[in-house]
Amino acid sequence: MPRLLRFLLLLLFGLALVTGVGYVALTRTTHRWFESDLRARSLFVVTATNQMLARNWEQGREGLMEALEDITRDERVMGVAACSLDGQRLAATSAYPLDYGCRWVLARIEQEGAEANPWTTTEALPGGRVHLSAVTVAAEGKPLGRVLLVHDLSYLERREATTRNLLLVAFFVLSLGAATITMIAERLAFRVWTSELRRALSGEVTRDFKPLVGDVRELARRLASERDREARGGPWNPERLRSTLTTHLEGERVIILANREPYIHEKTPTGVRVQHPASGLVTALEPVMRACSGVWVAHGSGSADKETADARGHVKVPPGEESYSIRRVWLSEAEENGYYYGFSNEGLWPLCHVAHARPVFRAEDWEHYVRVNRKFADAVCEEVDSEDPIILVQDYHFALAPRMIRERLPRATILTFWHIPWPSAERIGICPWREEIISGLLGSSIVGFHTREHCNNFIDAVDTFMESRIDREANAIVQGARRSLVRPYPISIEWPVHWLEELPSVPDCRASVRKELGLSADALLGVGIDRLDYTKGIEERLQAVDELLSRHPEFRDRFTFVQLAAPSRTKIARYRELNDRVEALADEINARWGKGDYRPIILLRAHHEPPTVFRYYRAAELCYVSSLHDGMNLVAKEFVAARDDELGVLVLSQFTGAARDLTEALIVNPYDLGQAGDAMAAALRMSEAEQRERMSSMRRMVSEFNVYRWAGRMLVDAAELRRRERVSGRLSAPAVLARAIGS
Ligand code: ADQ
Repeated sequence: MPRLLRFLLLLLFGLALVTGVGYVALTRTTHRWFESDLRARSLFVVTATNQMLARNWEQGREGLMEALEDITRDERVMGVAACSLDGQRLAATSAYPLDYGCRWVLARIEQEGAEANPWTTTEALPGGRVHLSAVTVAAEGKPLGRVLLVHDLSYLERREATTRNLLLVAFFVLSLGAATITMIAERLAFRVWTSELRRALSGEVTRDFKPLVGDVRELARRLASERDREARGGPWNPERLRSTLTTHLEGERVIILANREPYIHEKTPTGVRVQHPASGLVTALEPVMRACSGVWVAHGSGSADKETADARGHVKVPPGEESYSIRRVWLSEAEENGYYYGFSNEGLWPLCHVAHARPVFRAEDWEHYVRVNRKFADAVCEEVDSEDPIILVQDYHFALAPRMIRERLPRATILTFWHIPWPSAERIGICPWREEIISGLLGSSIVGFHTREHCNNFIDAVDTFMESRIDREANAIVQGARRSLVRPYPISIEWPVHWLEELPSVPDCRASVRKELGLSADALLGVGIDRLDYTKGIEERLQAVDELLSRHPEFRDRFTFVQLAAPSRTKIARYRELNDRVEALADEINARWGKGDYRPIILLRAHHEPPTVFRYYRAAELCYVSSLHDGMNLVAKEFVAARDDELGVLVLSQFTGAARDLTEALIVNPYDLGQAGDAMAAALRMSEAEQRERMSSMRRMVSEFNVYRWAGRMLVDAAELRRRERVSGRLSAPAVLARAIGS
């Protein structure tokens, strides 16, 4: 064999050896890091909740579920269980793999004679590896039992595959490079180079191997920094949402089905204008779509929508950024009247809100509702580019679409989010088509609501009206081979709000808004921002201002309440009547307390673009959200986001979903006018220090639990479900795993 060839073979062998050893050393080290990290995290989360666990230990499942659910907020935790000292399972979250029962774990600990807390092990499930820890829960130094945490390690396998691939690439590149250099070197300075390399192979590291060592070092540095990022999680933002989508769903596009489109093109005398609709759903989902890209299927309702879209109804948005598409679906006037104004807004909307409005159910509206749901479901199916797309169905306009889509795309992951409350089963029972509505929703893989209470109400309705099995442990509905999970996902807003970037400072907003409204620079200002809807309690809000002025005379002539009210659903008589009543009430209160130029109520009945809305939030001393019933209410969260000066007081109805998140607001019963008036007085008198304390705490809450987290958690749950369904399909998993699917 020629000398050069022999030498090259030797070189390649050496490189392969270094790469192999490097790989083994790297995997071992990263394993050790991850395991000790998971061990520390398990100990940390259980210690942090130890007090709550210990307090509720005796109550068993009832008392422990909330704390266990809290622990599973960490997206890598698959499941958590609480075990008594004698190995009884007291409670377990739905996805806790049943393979690792309390008795099994305790027997293992005993067998190993392990005394360390936590005891940990790594195990293999058919779907991938998991890390199991058992952490002792104690009260006053006495152990009560153990909490078992199962962490998903499948991401570690993915990371190892990446490491392996990177090292292989490094190996090939280096081999190729080394071979080429060697051949050139052989010609130029054969003797010098070969003696150097011989020395290298005989154990001395020369400068020529530094690139390889450097690569390995770089790789180790990258892995370490990734591990750090994972451990810290970091804030939820578009970047993290995008990377969650890439990590968990291989970057698939998301298809949203919603009635309202995020950009409406309207004809005006000066040309086509783009309008941002006043809608909580759009406020929440638009930033998500900008982060994820994909298609938003919606009703093309603007007067210039057709001329701005292509032949198939597509238009790229946001204008100038064009990161995703809207697919517009055209409806006839009769369809819009029956499906949107009729069944959705005269039937389902009053049915789901406890606001004392009687639902109206007409058979012809229902027929339109069914037909239009089919039309939108067909449009969604035309937009997909795989057999198992991810589809986010939004709101009460599309209760039937999930099942219709499921029939055409049995492997789709369909997440349906119901943005309004889901009332008691008794109330839902008055809908003549209650079974169809519930059955339509059960076409979803996951049905989401803002609160656990709404989830429970939905499960009760299924229990009352449907043939199905309810897996209460997993919060899932089982119909034949399919199951639908029912989950709370409290919605939020983007953070930071991008509209704020262009806005003037708080003092400038204060000055310009006061000037616009004809108020003196030191006038006290309250603000209310809503669609003109009877569920928002606008009449009660104005009456509370009346109470404030009558009970607290020092605010007469000084306090003004400005109500921005976007006309909404004006084709419906009840909404037109509300408009008239609100106007009459404002006139009456103004007549009672007005003096000279002073009017306590200013009613601006118009749609305002977001920059104006945020300018008003920044200008006000207080914001009063007085909904009689509201799924979440994003106005409350927007007010908090707008106040980067940490001043201003939120007065918030106890009947909003937001009242559960924003506990530092002044929470009131909007029907209790005296209490609401007093709360506004307290807000106006509140010291800056107290305002700051309350506002900064609410800002922390909204910034952390923002809309990216909302979407991220839903998509991670969807990804988990897909992964399990794929694993169970591929491996025809044992009954144990099948039970865990979707749980
Ligand atoms: P909505 O009933 O539309 O949403 P909400 O959450 O309060 O209510 O959001 C309203 C949105 O419209 C906010 O972004 C607000 O800024 C905007 N808006 C209100 N009045 C406006 C005006 N005059 N001009 C311009 N914009 C205005 C539904 C449910 C809620 C749930 C959301 C999201 O009823 O309970 O919070 O979906 O899930």
